[in-house]
Amino acid sequence: MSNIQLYDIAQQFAFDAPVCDITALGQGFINDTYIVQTAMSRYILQRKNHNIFPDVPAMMDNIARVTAHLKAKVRAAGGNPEREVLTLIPTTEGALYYCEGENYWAASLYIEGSVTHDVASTPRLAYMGGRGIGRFQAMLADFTEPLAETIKGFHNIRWRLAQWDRTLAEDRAGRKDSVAKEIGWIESRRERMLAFWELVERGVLPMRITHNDTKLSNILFDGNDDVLCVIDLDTVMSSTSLNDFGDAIRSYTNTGAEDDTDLSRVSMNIETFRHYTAGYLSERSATMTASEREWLAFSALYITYEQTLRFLMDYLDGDTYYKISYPTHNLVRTHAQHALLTSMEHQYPEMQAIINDLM
Ligand code: GN1
Ligand code: MG
Repeated sequence: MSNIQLYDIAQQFAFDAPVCDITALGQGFINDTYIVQTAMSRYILQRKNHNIFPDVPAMMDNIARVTAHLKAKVRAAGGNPEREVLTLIPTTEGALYYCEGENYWAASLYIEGSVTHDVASTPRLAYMGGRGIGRFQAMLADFTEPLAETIKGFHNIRWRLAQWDRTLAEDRAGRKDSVAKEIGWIESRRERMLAFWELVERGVLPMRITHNDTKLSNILFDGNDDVLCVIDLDTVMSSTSLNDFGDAIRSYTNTGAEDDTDLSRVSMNIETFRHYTAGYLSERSATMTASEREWLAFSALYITYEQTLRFLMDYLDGDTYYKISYPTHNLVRTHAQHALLTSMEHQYPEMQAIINDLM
């Protein structure tokens, strides 16, 4: 994307002053993100990945409704809604997104003085991250309007396994025979994971509004490592709140990288688990049901299994979903997620003991 094109796009948004500068930001797997500088302020400009989000207008509508609800809560609590909640910037025509050819763009306020962290390197960061997601969920506990399902079956393992079965049958990249062992990792846990999802289907685990991508870098902190704001609301939908817990544990507690080639580095750090869980429960325990408590630890295994499946499925499909840097990148990610899953399975009794202690 040339700079001239980017300027043209930025000019469609109702910023406070003319655009002076645009720079690329971060390395999400899905969207392309830029910082737009005007004479007065900074903004975030994002190209939403239309391949992954088939209905960007519905997604933006979800985000607008959720942020309006959160802002009202923050205002009522005497906080600052412009720093504690994402603020969407409409286009000059008043729309939530700008559509140019195949591409959809959206903008939001840049929160000055905010920092992100990729790794939960201190107990405090893990605790505060847990508290941030717990608070996010607690503030949305009384949001009752239905939200659009912007990615079908996102954390629904029945749906994922149906996609998986199709992928195996098609074997589009001709890679199936080379990953028999890895396929076995998925198949051997299929029934156990489906049994968990059945609890959601039967209503034993309630549906709530959830973030669905709760990695640490989706939280903005201030300079004292206090949580300012939860960002990346693209996947805000209805699901079980346990998915948000599980996905955070998957990303916070990993002692290695998501694409580590050295599996001896990959494991679940049980102390990070303890701190995140303590922070999360400090905000959430009052609104949790008995079944949610019972299945909290398992949700980490569930989401890590799902992520293993998603990486391997993308490898089998010929790498059409996640951005890759080299041909076997998705396979390397599969191995690293599986190592993390195995580590969680070994430490599962300890995870449950920690939760029981904290309750
Ligand atoms: C994707 O692009 P990013 O980092 O926000 C993915 C998550 C995965 C994650 C794995 C919409 O998130 O579900 O857990 O990569 N988001 C989508 O790193 O598929
Ligand atoms: Mg995301």
